[in-house]
Amino acid sequence: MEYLTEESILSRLNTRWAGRACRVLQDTDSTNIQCRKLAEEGWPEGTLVLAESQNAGRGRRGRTWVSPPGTGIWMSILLRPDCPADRAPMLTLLAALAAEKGIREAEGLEPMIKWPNDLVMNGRKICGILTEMKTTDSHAGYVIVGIGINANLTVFPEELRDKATSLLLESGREADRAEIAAATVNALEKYYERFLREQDLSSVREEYNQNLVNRGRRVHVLDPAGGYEGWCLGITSAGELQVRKDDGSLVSVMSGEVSVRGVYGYV
Ligand code: BTX
Repeated sequence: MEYLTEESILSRLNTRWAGRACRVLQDTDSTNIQCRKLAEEGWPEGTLVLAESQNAGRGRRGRTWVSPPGTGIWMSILLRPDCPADRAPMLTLLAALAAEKGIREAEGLEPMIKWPNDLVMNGRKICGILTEMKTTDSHAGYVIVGIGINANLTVFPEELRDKATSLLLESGREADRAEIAAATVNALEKYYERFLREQDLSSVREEYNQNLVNRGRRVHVLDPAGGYEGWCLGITSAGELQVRKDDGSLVSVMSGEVSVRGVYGYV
């Protein structure tokens, strides 16, 4: 196993600002927590925090993210987007696309995106994204984008065995964590700059949809106001999932409000 070092990341970056301030920690609570501390201290946009392991790695809505040592890419990047707060959730989709591209470029593998914030291979999760934001009035103050990629995990807790997988388990060979981390950050800088110019996802929509596992499939939308099924058409420029309901009507599903599942399982 190769340890991650700041040098191993920096030497692979082709960015102007993303990842240029980089910290690699050994064991930490959560890279999102550590990155947030640096944000509060005034560290610049693009500050990147990675850890060999997290003892309080987290997912959305207080869920736990399993982050054992030496096997994953557990990282968070600080963004200070000049945009209204209600656009910041789109950054989750950008990060998913960047991680997909990073894995494809570094390893030649082709994970797919499960809207809005996961990557999957063969129906199992290999990557999750957690975006946390501090707002000032209705403006996005700063945003911490946390990306967890199961690179070389070989065992998962019992309850995740049929839901989670890793690049190593899928490809049979060890993944190069520094290469994937840097390729993801390289991609994120490009996508993010386009996002800032357009203030939405119009320039990446097509690429996102091409990599969207849900597209063209039946989905079950778990809406607190009442679940329903339909055909998934892809995302809009605002990052909503378009679903054609069986009565013919078209709905745009916002992330955060609802979960989407395949009709026969997770995807
Ligand atoms: P999520 O809420 O969509 O997914 C969390 C769920 O995924 C868990 O409840 C569990 O069922 C499952 N799960 C937990 N660990 C793993 C794993 N290693 N692989 C696959 N499935 C798992 C997803 O939230 C957002 C995850 C972001 C993780 C990154 S790591 C760097 C940064 N720091 C931090 O604390 N979180 C982010």
